Amino acid sequence: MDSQPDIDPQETQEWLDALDSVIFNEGGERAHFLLEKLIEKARRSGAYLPYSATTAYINTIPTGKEERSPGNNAIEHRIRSYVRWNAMAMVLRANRNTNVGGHIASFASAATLYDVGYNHFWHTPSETHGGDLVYIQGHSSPGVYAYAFLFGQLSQEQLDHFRQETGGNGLSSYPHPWLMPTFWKFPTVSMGLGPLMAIYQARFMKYLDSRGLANTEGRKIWAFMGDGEMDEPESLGAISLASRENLDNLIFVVNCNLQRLDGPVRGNGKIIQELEGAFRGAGWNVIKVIWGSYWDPLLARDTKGLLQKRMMECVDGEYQNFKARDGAYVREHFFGKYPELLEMVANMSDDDIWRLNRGGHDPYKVYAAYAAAVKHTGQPTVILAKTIKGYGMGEAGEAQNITHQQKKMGTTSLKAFRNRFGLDIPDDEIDKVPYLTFAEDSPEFSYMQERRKALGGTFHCRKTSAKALEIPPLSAFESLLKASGEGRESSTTMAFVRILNILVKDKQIGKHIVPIVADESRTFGMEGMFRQLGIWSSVGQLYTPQDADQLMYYKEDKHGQILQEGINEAGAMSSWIAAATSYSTHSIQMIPFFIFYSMFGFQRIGDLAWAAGDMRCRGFLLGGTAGRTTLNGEGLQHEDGHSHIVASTIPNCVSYDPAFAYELAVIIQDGLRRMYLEQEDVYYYITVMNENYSHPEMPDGVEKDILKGMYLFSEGSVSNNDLRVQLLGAGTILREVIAAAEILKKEYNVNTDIWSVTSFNELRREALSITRWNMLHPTQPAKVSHVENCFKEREGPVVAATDYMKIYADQIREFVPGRYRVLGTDGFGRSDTREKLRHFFEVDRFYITVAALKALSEEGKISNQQIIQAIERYGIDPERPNPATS
Ligand SMILES: Cc1ncc(C[n+]2csc(CCOP(=O)(O)OP(=O)(O)O)c2C)c(N)n1
Ligand SMILES: [Mg+2]
Repeated sequence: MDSQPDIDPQETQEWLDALDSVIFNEGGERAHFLLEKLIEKARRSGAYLPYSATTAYINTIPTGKEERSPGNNAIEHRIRSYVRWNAMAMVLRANRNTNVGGHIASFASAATLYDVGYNHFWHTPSETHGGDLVYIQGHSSPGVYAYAFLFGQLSQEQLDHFRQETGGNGLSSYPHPWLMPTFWKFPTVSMGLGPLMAIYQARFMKYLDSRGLANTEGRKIWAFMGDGEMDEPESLGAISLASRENLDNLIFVVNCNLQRLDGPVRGNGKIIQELEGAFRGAGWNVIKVIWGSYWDPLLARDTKGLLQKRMMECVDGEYQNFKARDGAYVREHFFGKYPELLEMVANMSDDDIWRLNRGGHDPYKVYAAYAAAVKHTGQPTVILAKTIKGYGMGEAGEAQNITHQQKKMGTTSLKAFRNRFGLDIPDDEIDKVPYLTFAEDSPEFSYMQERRKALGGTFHCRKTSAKALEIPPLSAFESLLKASGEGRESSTTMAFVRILNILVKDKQIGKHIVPIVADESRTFGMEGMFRQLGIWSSVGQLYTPQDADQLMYYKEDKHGQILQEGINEAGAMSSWIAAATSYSTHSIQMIPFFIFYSMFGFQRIGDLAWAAGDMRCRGFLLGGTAGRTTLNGEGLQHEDGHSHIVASTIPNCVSYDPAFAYELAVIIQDGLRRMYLEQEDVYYYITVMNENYSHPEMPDGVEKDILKGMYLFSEGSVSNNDLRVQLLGAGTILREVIAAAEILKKEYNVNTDIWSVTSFNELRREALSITRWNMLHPTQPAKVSHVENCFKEREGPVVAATDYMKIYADQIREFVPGRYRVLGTDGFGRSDTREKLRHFFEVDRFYITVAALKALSEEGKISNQQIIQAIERYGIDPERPNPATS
């Protein structure tokens, strides 16, 4: 638009005057109405009006409409300058002493954005306010520590242990609740996860509110992020959800310092305009904070719009470069493009020009933007604040491409930094980079205390527990502990749905349950719950559902309990995380069950699962229709044979692969006890399958062993022929093991003890921790792992079979006495019947039989000839390609 010449300036002026008068006399809304009418009329008359998602490259809030900060700006400036210095100092000192790194430039650009929040906007939970939740940008953590230090929350000793955590009392590199559980709430440093999780946090807050579980009035979610971070699909991927759900409790602050790690974010364009278009298009309220107050007089004189034109045509690469140079350079290359602009700044010195500040460094502009954002209703708000990366670092890195990783500053730069922010550090001290503090009786210290007191108190504090819940006893699941009976076949997925039904009806914890699905309810047989519990919708149900006449119709409801997230595992996982940390953020324990296609779980959203561990989530993840050969007919992309391997990489994720309904009941009941009664910071991953079979009654006294990871399912008879094997089966493949035991007995007279392995992961963890203890306590009686205990008095080689990769069962090899063979489903899945798949992957009863015979032959108990016969009898081609690579 700007590039079009004005062919009739007088006519233009008349229209503009008319608009001015409407705004003046009747207000902005009326002006908007008239403009919409004009546009509609023009379109109807056939005029082509190109859509523009962006506005001019100036601040969204006009100067006259800025809300003034009630704060003391001089004091705030001093506090901010100290914070800046200390943030820089801790990185330099940590790096000098131990070379452990750190970031200076990111926080340097964001200091004002945080400072205004601490002083005026962010509430700590108190009697009168539920507290705001702030997602700090990961690389800005030094600034957060520096503020907490000045405030008196952290000690110098802690600051000097930035990034030195192994000895205790350290400060973690980035926000990590696992490492600093009473300080950090949200791990954000894996870029993109913060914005995504913040959106779902805001939505979950509305969910809690509309279900009457928490009063969230006035509470806001603030999420800070880098402009480079917006390249992550996760950052922008859910923004339309935020506007669709009218999340006016959500405020994004994008620190647009125009740079990322390697160089400019949009050197050839303008990141602020690009983001404005994306967010406006998605229905957000966008507030651009581009120019600081020093520009106001120039913009006021820009009656012809030439300055605005220049601002718009200049690209980010240039804007970055200006701030790496000096005032003279800006005069020549920015204003110098047009003689009128040069004239405009003719009586400004180069220093004056250099002082023309960017919006994100101007506390007045930032305050005005925040004040407008918290008042805005009906939409989420994004604040796009233009800043300078490495602000204050001078020649050591200000606006330079190398600045992100700059961890060193020489004496000249330190002095320049000191002078720029008016800090009182003598020359002969400067190289020590001393920390600065305010005396307790100083106006600055009192101001900080007073501001925080008014907002509820110390800001960085995380709650580690909430009221414990009363967990139903195992007997509540009695129907699942009994044999299912002949002809009543069902899957463990169905068993899970029955358990969930029992739980949602429980008087104590029923309302705390949050069932979450990513458009797979019908896959898992959960559609019955739609009607029973309702699908949560902030607007209820505005239509008659197609299946209204059915018993189990699709019911959306303002008070619904189910979160149906659409085809969006990352979003569903983010909802789960919000619910799973609700004990900490909302002081109420929620019990989320997110059930998903196991292949689209850890593999797809693994980084969120990792963050969930860091964040001390408590909840259940259910990998539905799992197993490489159990989900028949779906094929390579769906059949999961490795999610348990990934689950095992998350230290506080407890995982199980149960075979029978009673195992599942025992595991879930104990999980509820551990997480919601004992309040252990663990979460559960349980695979459930869709193969229907009958479920036996729970053998006596196996509960503890089910939880440890394996128990004796059945004991073979004792005969004196010396042929005995120990068979281990996991998940559905346990049934193949049971069948193999029958074959072995009938056809080879081999006796078998059968073990159901509910978790190779848990077995290994326990055994490793015992090995470690024994190593460190060599003179004390050795402890014995559960695996070793199980086999202590058992004879014969051990053969394990699983529907997961061999490495899953292989994990306990070290602890199995004697010969150990594992069968598993390495390789790409494919579609076929379960029977054929199990034969293909060599985990069916026949392969188990062959493996057992081979192990016996290796022990000299039977001849090789018997194996060859068995191979022939079961139609196995010894030369067939290895399924792991075919
Ligand atoms: C998923 C992910 N990829 C890469 C990184 C490494 N990384 C850390 S900071 C950074 C650049 C950040 O730029 P920006 O978001 O603009 O933040 P700024 O420091 O400029 O405020 C990168 C690539 C990361 N932390 N997370
Ligand atoms: Mg950046």
